[in-house]
Amino acid sequence: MINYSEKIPNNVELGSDRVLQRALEHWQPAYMKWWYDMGPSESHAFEVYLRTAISVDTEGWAQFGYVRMPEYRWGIFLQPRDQNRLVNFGIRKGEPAWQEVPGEFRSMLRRLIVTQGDTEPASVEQQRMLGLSCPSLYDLRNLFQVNVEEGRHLWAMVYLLHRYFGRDGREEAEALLERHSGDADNPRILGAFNEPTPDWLAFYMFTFFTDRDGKFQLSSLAESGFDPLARTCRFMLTEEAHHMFVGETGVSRIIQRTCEVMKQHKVEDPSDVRQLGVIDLQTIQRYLNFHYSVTLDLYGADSSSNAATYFASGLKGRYQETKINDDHVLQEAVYPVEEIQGDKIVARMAPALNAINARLRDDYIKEIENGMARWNRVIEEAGLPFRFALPHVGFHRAIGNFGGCFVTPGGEIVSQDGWERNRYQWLPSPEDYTYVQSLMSGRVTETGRFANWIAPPIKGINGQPLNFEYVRFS
Ligand code: BYC
Repeated sequence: MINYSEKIPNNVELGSDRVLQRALEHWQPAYMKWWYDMGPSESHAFEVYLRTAISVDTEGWAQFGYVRMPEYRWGIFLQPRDQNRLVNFGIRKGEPAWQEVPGEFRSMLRRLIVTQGDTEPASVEQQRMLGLSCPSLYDLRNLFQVNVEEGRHLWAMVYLLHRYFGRDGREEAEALLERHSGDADNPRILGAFNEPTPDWLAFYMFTFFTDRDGKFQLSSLAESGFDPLARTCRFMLTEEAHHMFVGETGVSRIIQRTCEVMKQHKVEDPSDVRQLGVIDLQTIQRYLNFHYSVTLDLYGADSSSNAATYFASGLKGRYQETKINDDHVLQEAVYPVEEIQGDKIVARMAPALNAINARLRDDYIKEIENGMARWNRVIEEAGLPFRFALPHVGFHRAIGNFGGCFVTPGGEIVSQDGWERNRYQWLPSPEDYTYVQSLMSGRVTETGRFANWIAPPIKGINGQPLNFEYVRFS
């Protein structure tokens, strides 16, 4: 029997909701089994200095202390309700926000929630082996923080399924624990969540690029006319910021360390750089190309009738919908979308309603460009000539207008042969992965020590020093 307010911190009156309690009592043991089987490997006894949310106010959302991860208090939190909130876009714009699921949107909404929910445990599965090769206790703690919060985000979606979707919601909640990342028979729903995260460079790239897709998708769902979904996503966004911080600073610290070594030894050739035990900038660029392109696929087709219907129905808005200055209905509006015509890439004006995915992706790209500019500044400050560049949106795509086309990072259309010949100039090769993983053959567990291939961060977590014991291996 679960003690609800103690064990599952929540602001959804779980203690008095018998139907929800019964559903969760059934699901919670399956979730714990999943965590033990598929969560961070060999970590269950560790005491980790984690942030836990025990309420949504400023004091409660970030409580720090040592926790064994299986005992983490996975809570259920929604942003407090605004009684005056309206449906802010689509054909039902102006109605009071829906507190229950409108019958006609039930299956669409369930599908959106399931797709969102599916990514959360997927990422934990993808990252499960990384704890065995961490570059420091600080980084190990950050990995585990990300993992428990993805677990909590799964709880958030499962809450919605249990509370609002009856029996099919319960079945979907179970299925979220049954699909597994990369499973040949029962994979995760979206492509990027079936790719392995085999090393720490991939982890930082994933949290920079793919968690940021999480931010943009959650922001769109946070505009939803279905108020419980909007409020859930708003609270999830407060946690997402840390994940992107881990990614941006992780990559930045790797770049910084590489630049320091290049300068100190006056080397620039990648093979000379590798001799010194750090990751050459060219390999980092190839990882960047990979993670950026597979994440762009997560936005769906550039022109999507699904996305048009989600928007028109008031279920999924645009990024910062209410701050956009237009009619929020978009019946007449157009939006430029790139596509291949003959041997050229051209921009075509498409109905804005159908181009909702493309627009969200474009908003995402702006943020990515800023982050990448900060990485380039690290190289510039070291006085080195190399600069990272984002590949063309058509490069290495499986979904949308460029899906299955052969586009170079520079945006040139080439033959399949021509593309394949250059594949490993643009994307990490098996040798690149072998090299990067060779640097990460074991854990660095001494307090205050960092692996040779990464610079220490500027400061610790929650005001703690860098030599703090962020994880205790008791
Ligand atoms: N891989 O009409 P389209 C996060 C399918 S990440 C495989 O363009 P739509 C997180 C699609 O299902 C954020 N299949 O699709 C990050 C459809 O299938 P059917 C997750 C794909 O619906 C890090 C068909 O192709 N949240 O939170 O407009 C760590 C036609 O596509 C893919 C969400 O995604 C793909 N990449 O757009 C932890 C929000 N893309 O109907 C967490 C909820 C498309 O032909 N999801 N397909 O069988 C959505 O809003 C939409 O489902 C999508 C796709 C934007 C993903």
